[in-house]
Amino acid sequence: MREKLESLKREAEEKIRAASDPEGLKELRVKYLGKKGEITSVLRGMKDLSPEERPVVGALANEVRNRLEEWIRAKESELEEARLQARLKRETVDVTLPGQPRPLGGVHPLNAVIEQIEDIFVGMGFEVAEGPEVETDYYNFEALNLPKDHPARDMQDSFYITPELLLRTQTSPVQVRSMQSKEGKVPVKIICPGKVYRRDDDDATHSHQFTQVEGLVVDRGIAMSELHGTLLAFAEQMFGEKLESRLRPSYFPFTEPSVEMDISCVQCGGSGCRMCKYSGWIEILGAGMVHPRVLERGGYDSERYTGFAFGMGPERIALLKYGIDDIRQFYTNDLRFLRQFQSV
Ligand code: 2U9
Repeated sequence: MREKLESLKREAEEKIRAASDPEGLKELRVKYLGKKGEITSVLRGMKDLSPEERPVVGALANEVRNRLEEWIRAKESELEEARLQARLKRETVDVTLPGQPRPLGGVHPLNAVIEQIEDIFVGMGFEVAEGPEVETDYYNFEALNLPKDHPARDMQDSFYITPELLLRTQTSPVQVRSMQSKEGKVPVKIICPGKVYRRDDDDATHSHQFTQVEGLVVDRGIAMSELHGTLLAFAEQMFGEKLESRLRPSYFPFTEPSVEMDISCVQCGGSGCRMCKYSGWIEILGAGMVHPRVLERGGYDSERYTGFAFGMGPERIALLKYGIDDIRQFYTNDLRFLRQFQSV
């Protein structure tokens, strides 16, 4: 039995030394030290030994078992360490390698213009108001002095969702909602930027979806001079200090009187060129004194309060400012076009 134990010890030592992975080592542990392992089966034969031999063989068996246990543990930590080192080597990140540059986006020219318009008006004490793009017939038309049979409704062929719901054709309904929520308090001094929709065939100067910035001021004693002064201050900040301006009479159902504002041509300064169709003037926005009926719909007594309103198309402002000749450039996402505005 002693020899058997000695040979088991030698054999196990060899195999433990040769083990190359923790799984193989586990198998060896079961094979030699497990409940049904080789040492246990040797110990089971102890009952046939003489009483003198029994303690000696018992001590040897214990020693062999302890030894094997020791070697297996040592080998275990050796293999674990090797596995860890291999993993560390595999997962090493070289922080000195150059990074992969990511292309940098820019603000879309149309958004840049809208933000600039907002900044200018916020600088004059206006607040920015927003509202739903799906509107009721009431807020989009009725409250703005465009009753169902009004011929001006033909001017704006609309996208109807139901007979009472449509995609807003202008951002004016936001102003009606703002007036109503102020419950008659003054001043109202807001601008409303946003997307609007009209049934139109797309071409270089028309789009079925475009943007607007409209504005509204309501207070006591607001006159046409406030309108002109405010809009001239806007034009000078947008297009430069050295410009002439003029107001021409116009018509909008929601304002009376109504005007359109021209500035001296941004391209030729007024001497006449292709951009201004040789007139020297460029139209930049529409405006007017808020119609008394619209003030009343907004909850304001038109005998005590007056107001002015205006509307402009950021696409048009951007076309003029950057000399772009086709409005579709804003919506087709041609990177060759957009990259020219990365610093704007
Ligand atoms: C309320 C009362 C009055 C908004 C106004 C215009 C004149 C105007 C067009 C310019 C080019 C729209 O983008 S465009 O197609 N708009 O000329 N808009 S006055 O008047 C209002 C708005 C709200 C309660």
